[in-house]
Formats: sequence, structure tokens, C-alpha cells
Amino acid sequence: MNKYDHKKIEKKWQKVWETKKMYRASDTSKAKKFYGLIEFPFPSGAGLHTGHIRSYAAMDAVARKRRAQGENVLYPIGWDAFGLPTENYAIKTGIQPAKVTKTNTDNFRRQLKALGISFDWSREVNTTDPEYYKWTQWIFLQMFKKGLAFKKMTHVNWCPKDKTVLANEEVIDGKCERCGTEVTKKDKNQWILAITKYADRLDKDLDDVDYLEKIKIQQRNWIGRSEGAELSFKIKGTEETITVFTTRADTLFGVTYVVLAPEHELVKKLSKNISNYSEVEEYIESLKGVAEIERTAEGKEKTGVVLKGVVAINPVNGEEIPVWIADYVLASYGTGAVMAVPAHDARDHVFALKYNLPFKPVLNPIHERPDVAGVKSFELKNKIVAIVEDGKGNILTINWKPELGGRLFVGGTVEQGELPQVTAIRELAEETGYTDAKIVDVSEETFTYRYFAHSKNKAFEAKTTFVHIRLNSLTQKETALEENEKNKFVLEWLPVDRARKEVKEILHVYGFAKFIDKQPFLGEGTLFNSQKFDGISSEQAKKDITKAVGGKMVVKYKLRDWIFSRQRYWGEPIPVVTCEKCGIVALPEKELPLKLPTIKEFAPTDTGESPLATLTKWVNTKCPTCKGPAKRETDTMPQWAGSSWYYLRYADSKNKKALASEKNLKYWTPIDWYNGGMEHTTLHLLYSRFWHKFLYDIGVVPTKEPYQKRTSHGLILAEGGEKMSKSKGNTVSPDELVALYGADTLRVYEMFMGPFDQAIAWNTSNMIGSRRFIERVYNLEENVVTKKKAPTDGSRKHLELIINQTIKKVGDDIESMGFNTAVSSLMILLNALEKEETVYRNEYEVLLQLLAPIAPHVTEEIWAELGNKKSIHTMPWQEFDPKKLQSDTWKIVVQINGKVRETFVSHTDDEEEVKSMVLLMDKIKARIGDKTPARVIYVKGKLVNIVVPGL
Ligand code: ANZ
Ligand code: ZN
Repeated sequence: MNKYDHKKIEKKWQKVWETKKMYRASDTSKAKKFYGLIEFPFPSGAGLHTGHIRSYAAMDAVARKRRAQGENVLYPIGWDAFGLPTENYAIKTGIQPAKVTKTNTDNFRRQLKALGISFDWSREVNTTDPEYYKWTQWIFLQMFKKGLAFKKMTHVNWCPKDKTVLANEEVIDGKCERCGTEVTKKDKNQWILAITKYADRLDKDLDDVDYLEKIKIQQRNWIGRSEGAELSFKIKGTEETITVFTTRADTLFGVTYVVLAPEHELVKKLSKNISNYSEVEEYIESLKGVAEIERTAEGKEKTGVVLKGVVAINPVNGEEIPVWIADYVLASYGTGAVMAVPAHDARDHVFALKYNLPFKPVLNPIHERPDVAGVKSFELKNKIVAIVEDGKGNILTINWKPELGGRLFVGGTVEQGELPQVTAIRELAEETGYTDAKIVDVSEETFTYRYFAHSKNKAFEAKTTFVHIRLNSLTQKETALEENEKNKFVLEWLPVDRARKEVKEILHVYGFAKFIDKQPFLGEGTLFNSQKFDGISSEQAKKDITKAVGGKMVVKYKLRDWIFSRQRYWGEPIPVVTCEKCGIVALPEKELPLKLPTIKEFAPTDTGESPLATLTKWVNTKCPTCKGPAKRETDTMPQWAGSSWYYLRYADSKNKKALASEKNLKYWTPIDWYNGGMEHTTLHLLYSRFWHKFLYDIGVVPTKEPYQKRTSHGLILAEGGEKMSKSKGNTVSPDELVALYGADTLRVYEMFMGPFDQAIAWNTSNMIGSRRFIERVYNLEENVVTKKKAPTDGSRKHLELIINQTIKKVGDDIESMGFNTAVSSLMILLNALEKEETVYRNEYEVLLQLLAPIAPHVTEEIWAELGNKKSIHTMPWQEFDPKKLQSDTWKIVVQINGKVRETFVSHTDDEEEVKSMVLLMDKIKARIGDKTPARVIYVKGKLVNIVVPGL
């Protein structure tokens, strides 16, 4: 027997595949195309890590399966090679970034080839190759010409260590995503890409793509579409107005103050009117350098200062209200101003409590039970819910028998002409005997509850008023309740926390939240305290009130424009010049690529300018328009530029006339399946969708969306569960693993280690299991009768079943990224084959073919050893026979005169067969002896009962 020698096998086949150009995609095939994509790596000095492999090996399994199914597969690879790490390395070592990149990509290429991933290497792209970034620059120029790329003085995030501008997305918890340094703010003239112009489409078109739901949700939250209204408040005694953005125009009567963002331009404009202006300035100063994310972080204490002397006028009722500035209002969102409704907004609520500002409720909550859908007329009732405290932290509950409603607070019906607080005191006395009570509060709002009482066959509308009561003493009188009434409930005082947990009824929960937890009502309802709008729904009022005060309905987005320039060396030069006469002028397209000049000093300058600014000879140039003196732009593009369109270049990577030919783009786009990390959902994925949509608009690409389907893999963590990182020294390099165990083992292990979409810790010692599995597959060849096919006389039926099931399962699992269960079902099939004394060639070949997408080398080797001339990777995918999927085993219970005497597993449920089988069983025969059964009853697939009289 040959020993499994992975080193020999893997090298050999990698060479053969390369020579035969096995994985080249055809641009002209008539077959169905499949474009599978993984996020191309940044070629770091550390080389490939196990996390890369998880995604690549998974998509490789899909690609190989699709090829076997006759599809024309494009599975490309390239390098996202611009970016800071390379540049920082160059600064440290003085080695040219281009050279570092070459070394690193060579290493990555070697590592990937050693894994046998079926990339089409002929289409390799590199974002730092001038032939590539020529087109990155070209796309930029198209955006510039359409006004989507422009320069603007911007308040930017600045990393003092990396000396670079960071996009909001690159700031994590106020720190630089890369180096962890505290981020500061700086005003800089920056290139901006107007991604917000595409916000609506980036949101809406998610409807048409097949992304994992969590990816859609993250994108939608990031885009942050919000429908609302802009309403204007005049400022008393001035010509100024404050325009607020609100999603809740229905609460306009509940506004008790207005808040401006501290940076709002009106603050300066109104400085003369503000009597405490120095306090205001001091406050604004104190917020400088605090990131927006921090300012609005949940749970952070809100601060603010009133603008003394400034009075706003509520446009709907002329009420005069104070104006504040506060940190919880952001200049960059909406209009940078808010109408505050403490009774119905959570942030305003805490702020108003802190600064003692008034509350004015304007909404009655409403709840309809589903059983009143369509009901028009209701019988009205007035009710109360009373939250009764003993003054020692306990709340009175009435624990009704479950069928009567379970645990509630005190409740009751308001009698004709009665005030709700009177009802509450009366009901309290009647039901509980407590009489020494004091009213603390009575709700202004009533909660409308509509329900159908089946016992009375009538629909009711109950309006509940909430009463807060405190007992002065626990003096308790005998109640007048009848015995049978008393048995229906018990009174219990519960500590606040238990009461909160144990009372579940919606009205009672509301009362508790209002009085004990001091929660505002955030939902929608029916208006009151709103003059002529009283009684209408929130939904209607949003429109009616907006109209009445001359406001306008608007849609806002949280998404910000993309700050696109970096003051760094290792990026695409931005292909424009600034001319004294003509302003910013695009380079003519024929001058592209504008090559990145080589330079000696890569470190960014202390002024925050790009090191390119030091190359006076390069910087000083001629204006393409007027030929006068002009200066080149010295900012470069961010790393996100090259990765925003690389998938298009794969369609036609050598094209010199266009980023890719129309024909190839038409054939290959959209990408059928893109797998990548969740960390790229709001950055790369959104950026590239934006570029793609722009290219669609200018007629360069034929589809609206770049990616038809997007999935995501879970992170691979270091052994012990920490995040893998070079600095912690806990990364795992594939090189030793490939040498020691082989690429196939590594690949099987990565697919088998756990559910693909979940994070999992690396464990090298677990790789032994995958290695053993492959060895067993290899050794099984010994038992194979090579030339013969399995007989079809039914003697291999048990194997046919499992073989067909495995074909189906592996196929389904690869498509749904259930790689771990695909491997385990192959293990089950292997077990079954190992139990056989002889295995027939076609049976063995099924195992090999199903395993080939995951372990491509060893399966190819055995395939050849079996005498096959063509590669296993060119064989058609195995089909299962749907008729042979059913597990044809039944667990049959055998009874004699109703007593269980035996159970057994049958491979048939046919009545005659089962019966005769049972009657032939030795055990059964022995029990029946010479008597004759009167009847044999059969319950299909379950039971045989033999009726034997006189036994
Ligand atoms: C009054 C109001 C009453 C509001 C109410 C809410 C509830 P989304 O849904 O996230 O778009 N807002 C508007 N601009 C703001 C800013 N620049 N900084 C902080 N908060 C701002 O949120 C829209 C709501 O957030 C707006 O509706 C506004 O508060 C607040 F019962 O207006 B609302
Ligand atoms: Zn000019």
C-alpha cells in the first residue's frame, strides 16, 4: 500500500492544473456563467492567515462544484495593495513601497498556489499597478466631471500618529481604526465624494439583491433613511428662524423648548441677543475635540446651556419657548436643530428632567386587539389603573386566578360622573380595604384599548386613566366582598423590581412605566392637547400639522459624504491640477495613468501635507486648459478606491482601452456570489455599490448592482478565543501547516471546524482528525474492486441509500455554506464504505467526487490511480436519484396477543413481506409453538400483532 504523501501529491497536481490552465474562465462560453468572488487581500508582510483561507476555500468549493455542474466559472484573485501598512513599513525600513508590495504579493501568490485554490491566475490584478490605477483615476475624473467629486473645507477626523485624515468609518470608539490613537478634529480642505446623492438608491435597491439579512440591516442602519418634516420656529424680535427636522410633527403641541447643535450658525448670529454669551462660548469650547459618536453615546449624561434672551415661537400655537444648545443635538444631522418634546422623546425626556423643563403630553396611546379588526362601533367604557405604593418601595398587586388575568395592579371601572381619582380610591377600598391613601398623580392622557368580549359578543373601547397613589398607612378595613369574590384573588405587595417583571398586561405595564420608571410614551397614538387636531391619529397629524404650519415633508439620511483624500504617499495620485486662472482642472484622460513618482522620504509632513508636496518638480506643472502655471494635487486616494471596482477589472484584466470591455462586462456582471467579512458591510460594500451605480449611470456597466448575492464568514480567532493579530503574536500561518499536514487537510479542517458564518477559535491539534479522515479515504482504495461497478441486484441497497443521501446533502450544503455538515456527511459515507469487504469503483468514486471541491489534490490523485484519464475536476457533478433518498427502514414492534415480544428494523414496509418475515423469526416461532394464529394484524411500518387463541 502506498503511503499518503501529501507533499508529493499536492505539488504534482498543482503543476498539472497550471499547465493545463484548468481554472481559466472563458469569456465566450455558451455555458451558464458563475462569477464567484472573495475579497481580494491586502498583501501584508505577515502573509496569508487562516482567516483568509476560510473564505477562499469555501468559495473554491462552490466554484469547483459549479464547474462540475457545467458552469463557466470565474473565480479570480488580485491584490488590494495600496495602503498604510505598506507605507509605514517603508517609512521604518526605507524600502520602496512598490518593492515591499512586490515581495508581499509574491509571497501571497506562492501561499495561495500551495493551497490549490482554483483561482483564474491569468486575471490577477494589482491596485498599485499603473495599468490598473489608470482606471481608478479615470473613474475619479468621471465623478469630478459630474460634480460628484469636489474639494471642500471640512472638519475631519485626524489621527495624530498616522498623520492622516480618517473617514468616520475608520474611527472606532473615538480611536484610529489602525493604530488605536485617540482621534482629534481638524479643519482641512478635502476631496469629497458625494455618496449621499446615492443614499436613496443604496437603500432601496437592497430590495433586489440576495444579501444575508444581517448585511442588509447593517447597510440600512448605516444609510439611516428617515422620513420626517422640516418645521420653522421664528425667533421673537428678530428676522431669524430655527428650522428643525422632526420625524414627529404630530407632537408639535408638546414642544416645550428648542435645541440647537452647539455648532449651529445661529448661535453666533444671535450672540448679541444672548445675555449669557460667555457661558455659551465656554460650553462650546468644552465640546471641541469630543467626537460626535461619543457625544451621542447611549447612557452618556446630556449637557446643555440655555440661550438667555432668545425666545422661539411655536408655529402651531404661538407659544413662546426657550432655546438651548446641547451636546445631544448634532450639527451634521437633519438641520442641526431639534424641537424638544420631553413627554414623547427619550433624549428630551432625560434632558428636561435634569434641567427642570416642562412636560406636555399630547398623545393618547391606543392598542387594538387583533379580534376587532374591521369593527366599526364600540361600546365605550372608562377605566382606571392605579399604581399603589406603600412608601417603602413596594407596589400593591392583585394576583388574580390565572383565568381571571393573573397578576395586575389595582383596576376598576369609572362610574357615571365619577372622577378617575375617585374611582381609584373607591376601588382600592372595595377590593383591598386600604383607605388611608393619597393621590400623587393622575395621567392627563387616557389609553384607548379596543377589544372584543366574546362572552358578551360585543366590541368595547376602554379608555383608561392612570392614577398614582401612595398609602399613608397600611390601615385596612374589612372589605364587603362576598366569599366567592374573595377567593378569586390574593393581595400581594411586591418590591418594585418584581412588580416590573411579573405584571405583564399592557395597560398595567404602561401605568407602572409612567409613574415608577418615569418613562415617556414614545409610540404613536391619538392627539389631545392639540386644539383642532385633537382626536386624529399620529399618522394623519404628521401630514396635517406639517401642512398647517407651512413645513415640508423631507427625507434625511444618516449617511455622510465620503472624505476621499489622504495626505499620504502610497495611494493613487488624484489626477487634477490647480491653476491660478482656471481653478481645479482635470488631467486629460490621455495623460492617465498619472504615475505615482518615486520618492525618498515617505513620512507625512508635520503640516499634514502629503509627502508628494515636497517634490517641487513634480508638483509644478502646466495647466492643461490655459497652459499657465499650475500645481498638481498632492493628496492621494484612500485604500477604498481601488477596491471599489476591482471586480470589474477581472472581467477583462488586460484591457488597455477601457476598464473592461462592454462585452465582457455584459457577460460577467453582476457577480453571482460575493463572500467577505462583516467588517466590510458599511465600508467597502457600500462604497463599491456607490461606484457601481455611478458607472451604471454613465453607461459603463450594464447592471444597477454589482453583487447579486452576498454572504459572510465568521472570524477565525486565535487558540483560546482572542482576536488574531500580529501584535499579539497569535496568528497562524498556513506555511508550516501545509508542510506538515498538507493543503487538503488544512482545507478540510477549515471547512469542518464549525458553522461557516460563526466565529470560531483555531485549534491546530484538531487538525489531526481531518488528516486521519483524508488518510482513510486514501487507504480505502485497497478495498476497491477497481474495474467493477456495484451490482444493481439490490444487494447494495443499503449503500445506494446513503450514497444518494450524501450526494444530495453535500450539494445542498455547499450551496448554503453548510461546509461543516457537508464534511460530516462525507465522513458518514466513508464509515459506511469502510464496513464493506469490497467497495465497487463507482461507489468509491462518488465519495471522491463529492470530496473533490474541498480536498482537490488527494481526490485527484486517487482518481488517477483508479485509471481515470481525465481530471476529477472536469467530471460532471454526481446526480442523486430522488427515489433512493427515502430511508427505507422501519422500526417494527411485534406483539403476540397484544404483548410486545420483539422489535426489529425492517428494510421494507410491505405488508406481506413484513408479516412473513415476522412469522419466520425464531423467537416468534418458539412462542407460538404448534398453535395456529387466528389473525395477523399489521399497522403499516409500525406493528405486527399476532392473535393466537389459547396462548
Ligand atoms: C421631535 C420629536 C418628538 C422627535 C418625539 C422624536 C420623538 P431619526 O429617526 O434618527 O431620524 N433629531 C433631529 N435632528 C437631530 C440632530 N441633529 N441631532 C439629534 N437629534 C436630532 O431621528 C429623528 C428625530 O431625532 C427627530 O424627531 C428629532 O427629534 C431628533 F416624540 O423631533 B424628533
Ligand atoms: Zn489654467
